[in-house]
Amino acid sequence: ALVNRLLMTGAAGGIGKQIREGLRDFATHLRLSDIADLGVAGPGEELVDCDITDAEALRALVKGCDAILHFGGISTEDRADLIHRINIEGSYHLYEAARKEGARRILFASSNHVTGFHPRETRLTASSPIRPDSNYGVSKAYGEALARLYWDKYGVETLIVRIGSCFPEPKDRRMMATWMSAGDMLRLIERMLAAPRLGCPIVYGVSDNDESWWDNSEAAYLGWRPKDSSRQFAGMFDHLPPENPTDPAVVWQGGGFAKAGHFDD
Ligand code: NAI
Ligand code: 15L
Repeated sequence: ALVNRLLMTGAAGGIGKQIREGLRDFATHLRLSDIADLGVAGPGEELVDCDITDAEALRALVKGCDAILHFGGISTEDRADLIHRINIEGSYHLYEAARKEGARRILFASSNHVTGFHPRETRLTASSPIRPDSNYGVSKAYGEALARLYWDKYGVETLIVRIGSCFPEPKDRRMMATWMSAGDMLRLIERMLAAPRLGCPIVYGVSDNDESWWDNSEAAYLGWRPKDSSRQFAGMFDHLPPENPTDPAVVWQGGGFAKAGHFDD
């Protein structure tokens, strides 16, 4: 195993379901946490019901963990007050818990929606300016800034992953460019846990798709290379009418998130 005790928050979610089994190879003890039902504990698994808005509970959750995969929170656009309380404050409590309990390495599940207001023709790197496309994207930008602060000030390392679309298969044409397989996610986590020095890199979490908007060369030192590709789904959306090139959901990388209006009215 690469680490003794590995914690995943948001483990009952869509990504958690896809990678749970694969994570067992990386850790002696796997602590899986969520507010939603996690099912039955498998070998080496420990299931903990924990709300990330509860700072004390989170500190107890983090205790004894060597590394944390922070996936818990709201995963789509929503009302600003909810996004603030759960994603922003929740991530703050998580980083504080990690600092106080001595967990030195974190994966922060960020999102391509941190840069969703760049047009699709723009090729982005880790150094491109942020252009969040939603309340949700802003909360992920906060999480990235927090990760950087905790590295610069406290030496807590984070792999910031701006995940594209990590689902069993693409759900629309846009996801042909943004799709990330669970296998590529697991290989990235393996690199994160194995790296002698991680630092605080930003990586776009995307498979080796033919259409591609993102360049991960700044994090080449990690040695992560995606092996899967949405190519295997070629033709999947051919039956649909052609995309309208002036539709905001087609112009901007963030797709529907960039197009959606306010959620507070
Ligand atoms: P999901 O919505 O399926 O899972 C998120 C999990 O967080 C849920 O099981 C939910 O119960 C839990 N959660 C929500 N509020 C919580 C709270 N207050 N305390 C504890 N747990 C709470 O999302 P998915 O797709 O699994 O994504 C996981 C993470 O990755 C999220 O942070 C999401 O923003 C991020 N991400 C996912 C992408 C994807 O393609 N699936 C793309 C970009 C980012
Ligand atoms: C995200 O950040 C969301 O969590 C996920 O549900 C997808 O919509 C994904 O981005 C995407 O951009 O496709």
